[in-house]
This record gives sequence, C-alpha cells and structure tokens, in this order.
Amino acid sequence: RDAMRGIHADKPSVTKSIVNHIQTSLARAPYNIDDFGAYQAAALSTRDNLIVNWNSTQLHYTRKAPKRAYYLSLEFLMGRTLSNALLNLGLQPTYSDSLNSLGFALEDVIEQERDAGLGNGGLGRLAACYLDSSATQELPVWGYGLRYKYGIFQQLINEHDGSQLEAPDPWLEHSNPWELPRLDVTYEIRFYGSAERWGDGSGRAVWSGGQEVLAVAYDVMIPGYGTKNTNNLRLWESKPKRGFDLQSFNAGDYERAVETSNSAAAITSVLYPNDHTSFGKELRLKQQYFWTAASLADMMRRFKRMDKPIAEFAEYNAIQLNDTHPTMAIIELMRILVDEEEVPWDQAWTIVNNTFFFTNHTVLPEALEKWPVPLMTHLLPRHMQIIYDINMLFLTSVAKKFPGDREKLNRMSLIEESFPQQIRMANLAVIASKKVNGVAELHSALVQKNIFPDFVEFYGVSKFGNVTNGITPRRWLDQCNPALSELITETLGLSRNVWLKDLYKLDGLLKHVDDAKFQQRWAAVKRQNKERLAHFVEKLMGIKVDADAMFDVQIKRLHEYKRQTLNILGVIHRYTLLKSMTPEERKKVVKKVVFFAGKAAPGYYIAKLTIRLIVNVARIINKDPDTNGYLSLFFLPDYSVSLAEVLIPASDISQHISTAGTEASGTSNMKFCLNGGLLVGTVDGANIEIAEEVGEDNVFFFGHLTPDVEDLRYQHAYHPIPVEEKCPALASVLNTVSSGAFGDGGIYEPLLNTIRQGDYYILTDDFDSYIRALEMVDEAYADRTEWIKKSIRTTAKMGKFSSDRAIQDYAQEYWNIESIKL
Ligand code: DL6
Repeated sequence: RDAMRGIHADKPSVTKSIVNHIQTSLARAPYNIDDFGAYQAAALSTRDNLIVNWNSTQLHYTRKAPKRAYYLSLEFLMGRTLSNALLNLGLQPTYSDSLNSLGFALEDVIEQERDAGLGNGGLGRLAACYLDSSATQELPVWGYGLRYKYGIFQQLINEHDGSQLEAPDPWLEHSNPWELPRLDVTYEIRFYGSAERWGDGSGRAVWSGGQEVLAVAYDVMIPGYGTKNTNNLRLWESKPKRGFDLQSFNAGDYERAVETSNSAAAITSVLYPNDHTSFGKELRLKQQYFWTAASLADMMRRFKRMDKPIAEFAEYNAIQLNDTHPTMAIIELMRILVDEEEVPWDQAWTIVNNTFFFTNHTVLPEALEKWPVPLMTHLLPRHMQIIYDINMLFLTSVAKKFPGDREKLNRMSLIEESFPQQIRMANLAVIASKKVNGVAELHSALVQKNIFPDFVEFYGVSKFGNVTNGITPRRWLDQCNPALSELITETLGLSRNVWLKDLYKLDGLLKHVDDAKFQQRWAAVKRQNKERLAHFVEKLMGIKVDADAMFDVQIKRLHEYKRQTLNILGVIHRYTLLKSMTPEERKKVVKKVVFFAGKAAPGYYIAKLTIRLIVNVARIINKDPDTNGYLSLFFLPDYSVSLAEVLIPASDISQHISTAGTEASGTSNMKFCLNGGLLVGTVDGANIEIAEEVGEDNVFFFGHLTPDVEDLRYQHAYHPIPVEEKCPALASVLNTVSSGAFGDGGIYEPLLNTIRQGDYYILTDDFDSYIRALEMVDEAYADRTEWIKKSIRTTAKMGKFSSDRAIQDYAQEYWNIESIKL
C-alpha cells in the first residue's frame, strides 16, 4: 500500500530513490559521493516520503474542516531532522540497510546534518517538542514562525583568554531539504504610513502609505510518530515587494536603489540571541508584526475558504501565544475584523477573546516586553490607535469594578506612564486571551500571585491555569539513547510503539528494580553512553576522560539566575579540598568529571565572565597532577540540540540549581531523568513535580525555598552581612579566585562582586547546603547498586513529562480541538 501511495518503504525502492537523487538532484556519480552527499540524497529521499503524507494530511484536514490550533512562536529549536523523520516514519532500519549496501553508515550520514538552531533555549525547544506531539496525537495544529537566515550564533572559545566569541550561523548555506518554498503563498505586509479614522463612531479606520514588504511561506513537514499524519510548520521569509528602486538606479544612486530592498530582507535575517531580556529595538518589533500579520492573513484566507460567517472565527481557530512575542497578533486580528471585515468593535473583541490563549514562560521582570509608544505610533500607526481604544474600554470596566482605585488603574493599564510611555505587552496578552497559563505548578502560582495579581482579582482565578511542560520521548529517549530504549522495550514486553506513545507505561519498569541482571544491563547502557561522550570529548579537546568517574552535567543558557557560578565555585571548593588531602585520602574520594555547556547572550557581561572563569579553572584543574584522576572539568563549546543528545544519556547527575522561584519550569531536568540521570536541584520549577513523581529520596534537593528569597534579598539590601561571616567556605573560594589561582583575579572581580555586594541570587545563603547536597550525591554514588535502583525508579516515573500529555492538556482544556486521523 505504501508503494501505491508513492512511499519508498522497502530496501530496493529506498536504494533506488537514494541513487536517483544522487544522480539527478545532486548531479553526481554514485561512486563519487562522500558522507555529506549521502546525507543530502538520503534526506531528499526521506523528504519524498514526508511530502506524500504531508499532502494527504493537509487535504484531509481541509476536507474535514475541523477546529484548528495555531502555535505562534518566534523560536523553533528543531535540531536535526533526518533521524527524527526516519524514526517517525518507521523507516530507520530500511534506510540504514540501503545506505549500508551503498557503502555508508546511517550514524555517520546523520552526523552530516546541520542543526536548525532557530531558537535560544527552553522556549524554542519546547515549541519543537509540541509540534512533534501534536502530529503524533493526530491533532490539527500548525506552527507559525520566522525563517531566519542566521540562527543562534555559533559559540567559539578564545584560545588565549577563555572568553566566548560569537560567529554567525549560516545554516541555510547548503540548501535545506526539509522545507518546501511556497512561492505561491505570499502576503503584503505594511509598515509606517498613516491611519485615518472614519470618525463615524464605528471605530474603523483606513491605514495607507508607508512601506510594503512581502512575506513568503516556507513549509516544514512535521511527521507524527507511528502515524501518517504529518503537520506543518510555516515559516515566513521577508522579501522586497519590488526588486529595487529603478529610478534611483537609473540616476546612478545605486546605494539608494537597494536600500529599501535590503531593509525588507533584513526583517528575517537573524534570530535575536537574547532570552529573558527585551531591548525594545525597532527591528525586533518589525519581526514580530511581520510574522503575526502574515500568519493571521494566512489563517483568515484558510477560514474564508470554509465559507463560514466571520462571527464563527473562534469556533474554528485557536491561537496559542508562546510568550508575549506574538502579542501583536491580537491587535492585527482586531484590525482585520474591524477595518476589513466591518465587524462591530464589541463583536470583534469577543471573537478575539475566544481565539487567543497566552503562555507566560518567565517571571523575570526584564523579560516582560514593553514597546515605546512613539516607536509603535511611527511603525504601526493604526495598531497604536487600536491599543488606545482597547485600553480606554478596558480601564473603564476596571474603574467600574474598583471605583476610585487609581493605583490599580495605573498598574493594569496597557500603557505605562514612563518617559517615553511604554506599551505593556503582557497586560495586553492577558486581557485579550481566553486563558493564561504558566509552565509548571509553582510558576503558574507565581504568575497569579506576583505578575498578574490585579488581573486575577478582576477576572477571577478561572482564567488562569497551569500546563506543566513536557518533552518528546521520541527524540529525548529513543533517538538519543537507542540502547536504553531497546532495553526498556524488552523489559516491558511491549512494542516500542506502545510505550513511546504512552509514557506512563514506563511504570512497568518498577517491578524489575531489584532484578540484579536487569540492574547490570541498565548500568551497562549508562556506561556505554558515558564512553560515547568520553570519546566525543577526547576527539574535540584532546583530553582523555575517565568513564568510570561520576559524570556531573549542567547544560543550559548562561544566566545569573541559573547559577552556573554556584556550580563552578563548588568545583573550586572541591579542587581545593582535594589539593589539601594526602594521596591516601584522595583515593577515598568519588572520582568526578564535571561538564558545562551553554551560550551567553553576546551583550551579557556577567554571564560571559562566568564562561571565562569555567574555561580557565578547567585549564588549571585538568593539568594538575595532584588531582588528576579525581576531578576534571570541561566547558563544551557551541551547545546545541545535537550536543545535548550526546550529553544527556551520559549523565549520572545533572544540576538544576536556579534560585528558588526563578526557573519557570526547565525541561532538560526532564530529559536527564528520562535517561536515568539523577538530579541535584533547588525546590524550583518542574524539579518539584519531578520529585513528586519519582520520590524525594531519588532527588538531591538543597537551598532556600521561594518564600524565603524575598526576605533574604531585603536582608542583603538593608542589613548586609559580609560573606566571610555568613559563609566562610564561600569567602575562601572567592579569595582563591581573586588571588589569581586561575589567571588574573582582577578580571573576575565584577562577577565576584555580584556575590559580595547585593547577592541578588542568594549564593551566599545557599552555598553550604549546596556543598552538603553534593556530598550526599557522592555518598549515594559510592553504593552503586542503590544508585542504579534510583536511576531505574527515576526513568520509570517520568510518564507525566511526555509532551504528549502536555499537548493533550492544551488540546482539551484550552483549544478544544480533536484529533483527526489520516
Ligand atoms: O517553558 C519553556 C522554558 C522553561 O522551561 C524555562 O524554565 C524558562 O526559563 C523558559 N523561558 C524563556 C523565556 N524567554 N522568553 N521570553 O525562555 O521557557
């Protein structure tokens, strides 16, 4: 049947299709092809298969005309596609066989693919997991994003001083086999110009003039696992509407002639490399409007083809806002409804209110987006009018409910009365959305209590909810850890298809926890993954890594709140202790290899200084003959999805040590635990729910709790106690760094001073209990059998953290959509 549908599913037809692509698409001779050529041909052949399923799915959705959900995200951190596509199509063994017969190994071919790095970190990777789960659950969900020409920058480490350097990521340099350019799907997007109100009380206006830019669609196929359903991620590229300005060209002014076309193309040229900070830059607002306007025009076109009355828009469309970045979509939908569809204002607002859903992903105030009113007025004059109108009506209703409470009006207003005035995008997202959610229980509670308390009071608590994040077990177990997946399948006695789609089935491992043979096999898989990582590091850095040692991993964006600084100071503490021991004493210490990886935003000085400290501490420790064999340290450059896929299966323990109440959820914590790694962490984000599932005796918790943090900060600000007094162990580590043990200590003073003065992220208060937690980790690791049991129990209880569960929560509780099987 597959062959009849045009799918290459058996070895002869796969081989034939690969050879065909080598000869035709690549115009090369099959005997003269390298691994990269083999990757290109295998990818094109896989793409043929995806296209068949994708076409049938889209046709099926159009025929069935169900309610659809759209996931609007400025970031989709997809990583590599070939291995994932083959896994989801169930064709990995066939392609492996075919490539073998052509003289290639699938593993080497897969390695040739460049990561699609269209995201900064957790928020973008979450979006990618949700696409995988939506397709797997056969839900009619599309993603909408931007096709950045340059993804997240490439991170290099300066050989001389150990600091981070950034280089561009031209990921589209070689053509991208996973996208389908849709030159037939284009929209004209306007910027600037002027807006004239009709003045008839209808709220309508005409927006004209300014600059028009073309949005061109590129479709990325998203195959579900174990289903033919293949969803779509539509990414927009900006192009000039007309080639270049011929008049200027003819007059000999070539620079001017290409100026407008360059400015149009610039909109989608690069991903902003900051997470958790908003800088209010014009180009970023242009990106946000360009993307949301093109996406809404596209949805509207699709809806109109259904021939339904416009009043029913929200019955057929749900739009999820991934953080505040897509909030302009709200205003754009109002504009389309009121100005173009002539829907009365109140009815338009009701439609908007039933269409949008908003997820908040951080409590850090610097991430709450605000746009200067003068910038919005200049760039999008009609949208500014609409924002004023919404605000006026909203504040009237607030004033009615809370008469005389001016302070409340000030706080809830969409406009902040600063100089210049600023538009508060989070407030706008809340008032326009049907539901607002956080991404883990604690975070959702903080969203209600600390970020939007006035809105909870105004609307009632039912508007606010929680959807704890999840991860796809296809990529984050089966694909990155095939040996463990195999062992689980065999032990559960279930087909892989079953438990990978119902992760709660992992629970069945519990009855094997005490089986010595199973424990040995479990340990052997971990060992194999550690050797793979050791090999990788040796190849990359030329240093041998002892796979017998405990592997301790912290991989995430560099940020003060994530406290990589606490970790590196802990490493220095351990190193100093080891140095002070006799050789005999050292032999009793658990051997440990510490890995860090992560990028710092290019303008984030303190985060970059932390990287520099880690790299320079590593240089000293790794060549110290006294401690060699007991402690080594690596900073692996250029963290990416693909690097995570090697690191995560190899970890014994991973660190998730944010100041309590600052990490919204975290998702790498889930990935480590799913792969049988244990967790040392604070009582924060999803760590809490992981501990609830796996049992607190399988997690190493430490540190102050969220309610203490405010008080401690107050204390630091008004009654500071010197570090020497509060935490002598930490003071001694800080002095070691200052004294130049890891290169010129003066360089690190600004970093150390964040702790000595103010200590906003409360390292002084948590250091002792952090070190105690690490000691407990050492003790637990010394008893290998108990450790392995903990590891098995942890994996067994990870069912809740599948992104399939999370996406079902959204589908049922928020979007109200149903699956439709192809
Ligand atoms: O929800 C996904 C992810 C969480 O797991 C992390 O805890 C959180 O820090 C991250 N938030 C962001 C915020 N960026 N913005 N805006 O990336 O979201």
